[in-house]
Amino acid sequence: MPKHTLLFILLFPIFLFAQTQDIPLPATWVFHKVGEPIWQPAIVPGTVHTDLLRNRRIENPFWGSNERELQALEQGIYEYEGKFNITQKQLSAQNIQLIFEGLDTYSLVKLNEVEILRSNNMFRTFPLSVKKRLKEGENTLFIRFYPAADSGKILAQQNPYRLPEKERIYTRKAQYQYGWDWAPRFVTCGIWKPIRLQCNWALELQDVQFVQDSLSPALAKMTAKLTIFSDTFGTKKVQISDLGNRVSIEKRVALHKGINTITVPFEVKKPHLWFPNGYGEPYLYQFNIKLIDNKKVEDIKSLSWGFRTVEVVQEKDSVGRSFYLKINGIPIFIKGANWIPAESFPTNISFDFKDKSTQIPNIPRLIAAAKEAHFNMLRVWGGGYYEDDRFYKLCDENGILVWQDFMFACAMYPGDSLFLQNVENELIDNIKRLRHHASIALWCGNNEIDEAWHNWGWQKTMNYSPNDSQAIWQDYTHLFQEMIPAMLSEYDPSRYYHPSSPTNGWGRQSAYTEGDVHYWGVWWGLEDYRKYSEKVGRFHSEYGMQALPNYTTILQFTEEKDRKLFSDALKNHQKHPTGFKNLDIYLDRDFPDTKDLRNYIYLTQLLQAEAMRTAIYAHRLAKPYCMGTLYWQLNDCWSGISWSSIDYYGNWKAAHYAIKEAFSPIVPIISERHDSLFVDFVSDKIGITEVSYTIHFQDFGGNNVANQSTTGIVKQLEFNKNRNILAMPIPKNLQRNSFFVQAILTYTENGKSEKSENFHYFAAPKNLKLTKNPKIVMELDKKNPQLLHISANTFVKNAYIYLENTPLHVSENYFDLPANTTKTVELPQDILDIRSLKVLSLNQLLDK
Ligand code: BMA
Repeated sequence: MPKHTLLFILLFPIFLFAQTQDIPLPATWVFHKVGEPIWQPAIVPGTVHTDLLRNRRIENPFWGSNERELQALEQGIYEYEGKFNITQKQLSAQNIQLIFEGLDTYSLVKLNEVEILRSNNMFRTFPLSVKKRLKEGENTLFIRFYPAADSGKILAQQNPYRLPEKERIYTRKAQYQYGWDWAPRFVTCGIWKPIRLQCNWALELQDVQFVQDSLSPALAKMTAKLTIFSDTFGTKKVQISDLGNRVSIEKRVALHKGINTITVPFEVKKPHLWFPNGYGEPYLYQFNIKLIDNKKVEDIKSLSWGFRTVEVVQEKDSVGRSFYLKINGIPIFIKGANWIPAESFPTNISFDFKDKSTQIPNIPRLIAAAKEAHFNMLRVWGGGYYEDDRFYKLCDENGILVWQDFMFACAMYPGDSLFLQNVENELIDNIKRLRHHASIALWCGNNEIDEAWHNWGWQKTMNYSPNDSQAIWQDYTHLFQEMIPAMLSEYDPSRYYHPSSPTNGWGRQSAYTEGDVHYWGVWWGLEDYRKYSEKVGRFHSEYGMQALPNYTTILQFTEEKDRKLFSDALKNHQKHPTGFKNLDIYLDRDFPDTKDLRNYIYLTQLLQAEAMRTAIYAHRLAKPYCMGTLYWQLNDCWSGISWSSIDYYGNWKAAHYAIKEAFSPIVPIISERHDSLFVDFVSDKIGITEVSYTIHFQDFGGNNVANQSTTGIVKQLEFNKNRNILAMPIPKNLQRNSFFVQAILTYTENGKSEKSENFHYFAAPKNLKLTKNPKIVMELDKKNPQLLHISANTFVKNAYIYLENTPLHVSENYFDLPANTTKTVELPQDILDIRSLKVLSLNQLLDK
């Protein structure tokens, strides 16, 4: 075939589809602070803080206590100017739109010196028809950002009563940016999402909505609702097809001049279903929807679609009311975490504050780590922002369900008509943007507002009169119990709506018998983390324990003198009002004392890991009474100290390794109740599995004790049906701090042997009778140098393999190693000299 013919074939579809052009605006941007004469280069999308940093106008905002010095920035007015070119061909389009995907927050926008927009909501998308304002050649966009906090303060004064939070609640802007108990205060501004230019000629497919009318193994019945712009009368063709060629339908549609709403029913035979992680393949269809005029494709839109049903089941039972999800008719035990914004300065790229260049975005590696740890859900918490499309796409592709909060958290919100109108627009934009995602399982009105109003004592502390109280509660019920449900019934009728998370506050008995619960008796209530085993509700949507991030993360914001407890830099990275005090109380109960920062980091991480394991095993053991466990929180927005299991730089804390183990599809759970010991197996694996097991009772020198060690096979371990394997009195003749129980189970999956293990101790870690200086031997595998073998002559508790000052990710870490056994872990490819590998264990930190 001649080369040019091939080229023509390759380019042909592009020519055909070139009728609508939708491109990111290729503009060159500069910015300045009003009052300062110099304009400097800016990167869009971005924020003022990141632009100031790139231009070396401010220091690294995450370094030391720099946050404090940078507070005045939020009072500045900043202006951005972008130049872009328009060709004659583009200008010939019928309709040209500038689409602002996200402006943070109060802005005035001018195009070629004419005002085209005033914005006041960071979460909104603004599509503006601008054909008349454009000219061939160079065009200028000008955007001025006003200080959001100031606007919030003015609005607060105008509100008829004082609300429990200050300026943040009046501004439709990510609430954590005003500071949170894990976030610094950076009330930034800027063009935080892309601006696109969209040119349309005679015909335009403006919007596509797919509605799944019914779904069975044999058939999916669908309706496509299309919004089409046409500049003439006439009959056109709509074609819906999928890339796998299983669906291809065409319909002739009569269009009138202007906006047309068209419905196209279609069917998919034997639809391949979408399943969450651990339950099957998250299968997605790639649909193309084409608008055809006379064999010419005038416009095309693509859509990924997963066929699945989601039910949130809440049925009365003898105790209260169930709360669980059924996906494709299967009751799913939900495992996962809460998701907060992955950046303090939200843009579509992450920013490396040290070398001031861009780095790999956080989101893909976080979703990968969630999947690896057997998550099937993330809860997008309501104090951040509606995530970027790529977040939901990754969730779709990886089978991670999303519990999606609307963006309201821990406060009462105003109820005036301007505020509500603004919120209504925001909801329409985001519901329409997100409703196609298979991953989104449910919508939730807000985070902890219902709980707060009924349990946090605001009526008293704010001194509300009964009339004020009533008015505030009415505003609440109007927004979350009337307005949002009404909007969802119009824009996304099929999804379950949960007005507020949690259903009941954790101090109330009903929190454990119905709905979802945020159990904060541990941490906020300072209860022992073992309480997790007693306080089990129907669905845990929050609970958590803090830990410091890894030492290599602390190196990213400290100089030598600050790398100690409790330096100013470190204190500024602890945002919870009594964070260090709480950690000390918890450490004191169970762990040895230390004054050394590295050891302190290690111990807080062990504490967090132990707390999360305790909660997760308790929740899983209580299945099907309890059907979900989402811990607080997966990730961080900066290098702070928080409840995250993965720090800002992507390092796994000890907890993430422990959670990965505890979330394994089949787990042996060892529990103690009233002087008795139990071993139960819990399976989330569909079908029936044959499981082999070993249970060891050993002392720390490697000797079998209590004559109870046993091996066996469970021929038929059923999905969603717990199986008790062992029930016995705790041996009385042994000192509680001198032995442990280890349960190991193995099974075969797709020809591969899978293993899951669990240890149980009968005393607090600090009281265990461990050998102080175990002789640990580490060797690289002779054949595969990526494998590291570790063994010791005595029991090693929580062996942590690390490099002195460089991040290291190994396949398993912080593990317990019985005497005279060998553990093999995988090292990252690029390793190195084995002598640089270090091990820290709890043994070394014990007093005696
Ligand atoms: C939860 C969250 C957050 C908070 C976290 C830790 O209840 O909803 O508001 O950051 O507790 O305190």
